[in-house]
Amino acid sequence: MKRSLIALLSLAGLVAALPATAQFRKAEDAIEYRQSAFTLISNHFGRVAAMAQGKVPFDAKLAAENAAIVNTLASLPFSAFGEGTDKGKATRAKAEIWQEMPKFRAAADKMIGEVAKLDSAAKTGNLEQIKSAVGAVGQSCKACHDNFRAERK
Ligand code: ASC
Repeated sequence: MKRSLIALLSLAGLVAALPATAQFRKAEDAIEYRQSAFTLISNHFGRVAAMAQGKVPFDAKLAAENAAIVNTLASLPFSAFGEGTDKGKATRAKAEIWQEMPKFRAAADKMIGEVAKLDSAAKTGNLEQIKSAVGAVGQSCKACHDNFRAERK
């Protein structure tokens, strides 16, 4: 029992020490992972944005729940843009991501930061603050898409 626990903990340590990309067996898996994460982010951000835009009635509890979900998810896709994951499955990720990785990383960090602010704003329940934070998050999504996401074919 004790020995197997030690073995498990050392295995966990080993896994944690591997580079982020090693979480994926193949490029296809990384692409699928990041696309899935973006789908969830878009869905849950969309629910808050719809309230901010007056498309659906404002519900402070729902806004806070969804903003918290986006905050949890925001960093996940960016663990799945490792070297060699530019192809392997249909993807709109542009080559510029890997050619200009620091710029891409900065754009990702901007989005993650704005999402954290949205989470804080949503926790206050103040619609005006939420509207402003939703606008900033939307801008950060768009900035990255403009530079790093190809048009739909
Ligand atoms: C969304 C969504 C995006 C961004 C983008 C903002 O709700 O799915 O991709 O906002 O449209 O410009």
